[in-house]
Amino acid sequence: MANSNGPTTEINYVYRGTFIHSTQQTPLQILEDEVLGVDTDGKIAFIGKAAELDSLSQTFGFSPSEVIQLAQHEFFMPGLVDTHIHAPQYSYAGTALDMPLLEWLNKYTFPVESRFKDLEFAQQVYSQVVKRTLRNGTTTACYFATIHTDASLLLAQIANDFGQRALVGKVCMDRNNSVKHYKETNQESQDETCRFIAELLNKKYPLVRPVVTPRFALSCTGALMGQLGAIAKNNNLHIQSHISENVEEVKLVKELFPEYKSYTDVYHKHNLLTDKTVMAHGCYLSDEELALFRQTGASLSHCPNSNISLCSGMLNVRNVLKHNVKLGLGTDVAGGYSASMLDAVRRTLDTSKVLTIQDPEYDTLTFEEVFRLATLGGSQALSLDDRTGNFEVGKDFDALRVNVAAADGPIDLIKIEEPKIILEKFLNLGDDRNIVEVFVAGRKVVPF
Ligand code: XAN
Repeated sequence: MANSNGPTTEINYVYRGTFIHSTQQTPLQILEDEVLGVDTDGKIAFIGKAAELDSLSQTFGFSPSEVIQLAQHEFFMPGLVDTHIHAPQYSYAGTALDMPLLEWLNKYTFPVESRFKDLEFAQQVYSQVVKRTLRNGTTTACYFATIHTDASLLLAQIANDFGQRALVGKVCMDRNNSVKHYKETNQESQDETCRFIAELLNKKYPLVRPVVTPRFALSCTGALMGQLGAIAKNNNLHIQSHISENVEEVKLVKELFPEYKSYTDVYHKHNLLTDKTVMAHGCYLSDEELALFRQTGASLSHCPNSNISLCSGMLNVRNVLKHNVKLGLGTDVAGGYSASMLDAVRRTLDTSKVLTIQDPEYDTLTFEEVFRLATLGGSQALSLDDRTGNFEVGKDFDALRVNVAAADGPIDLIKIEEPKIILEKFLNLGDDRNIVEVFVAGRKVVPF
């Protein structure tokens, strides 16, 4: 569409209908009969009342006849943000959930991850996980890959090719690995991390960035953690790791790092807690540790499926929010068996209800709050909320077009429902059959 009004952005397309998103002030803002315009850079150019269509069309230079109308049971919501997912583990998702974390890592995870030296295998699994997550509405994913630099670069390329916004981490681990062919020395870990970062930045993928990835304190020497903290700082990069997931892990970290005040302090003293850090789990963090998260601007990724599947623990989300720590949701495939963020939403609600069963005083999370965690919260946890997370003008259009009444879908509607009920039904009952289109930075990436 041409713009008759001079130098403002050119509008690529305009949708009319219901838009549901979260803001800092409210977990659920429902905008009914509104119009949203996306410019040729993929950014939201305007959002306003359909009653003002004529004036919007004049201001932004598009023809009202080209506006695309959503159907009765359709709405747009922001894309889902998976703040923690292990791409290689997708190869055994849905299996191997019969033992606790540390045994699970040694028996299943490390042997499988060691296979990603093979680029053909990596190509197959990484294409599957990127397609599956996109199909299920994950517009932004924060991935752990493996220790292999070339396969990690391949994951970044595949995310870029399919148009998914992604943070991709080459995993670093220089100690405590029982698997023969899945180890790196301190020097290799540093050198390969630098090579990974340099090569990935050099590709200039618009939506994919490297993330510095020490696996967790049990897999890394203090020396390596300090070096990775410095690498992240010098390149202004994101950092991801795991923290306080399982009781045995917390105990071993205490034994391995006796001179530190807490697990969080171990990361903090190695310069790994910044406002671009996301730590998965955090089930056993003390209030003092949460205060340190708040102070440094580091965030948490809540991974309830994994926490339950590996019998790790239950995160007290209410307490995290009370401490004003940034929080998003993660699938944590394959500790979590589902790659769908809708599952993460449901497991978050379930966990919150179990906490209420245990303590009736516990303030159960609402579906509106969990919707915010899965979208805006995730973008804040990844420090990407200047680009994505809701429908603010100027942000990229990362969005799901949802049809709750999709033919052959899983939801039966008895009557016309209001948008809030429709969203609730989608979050609790919906699946990829209800996700008609997925947009990332204005580009339609699903259907493929
Ligand atoms: N800690 C971990 N936790 C988890 O859920 N999955 C992993 O792969 C992992 N590595 C360290």
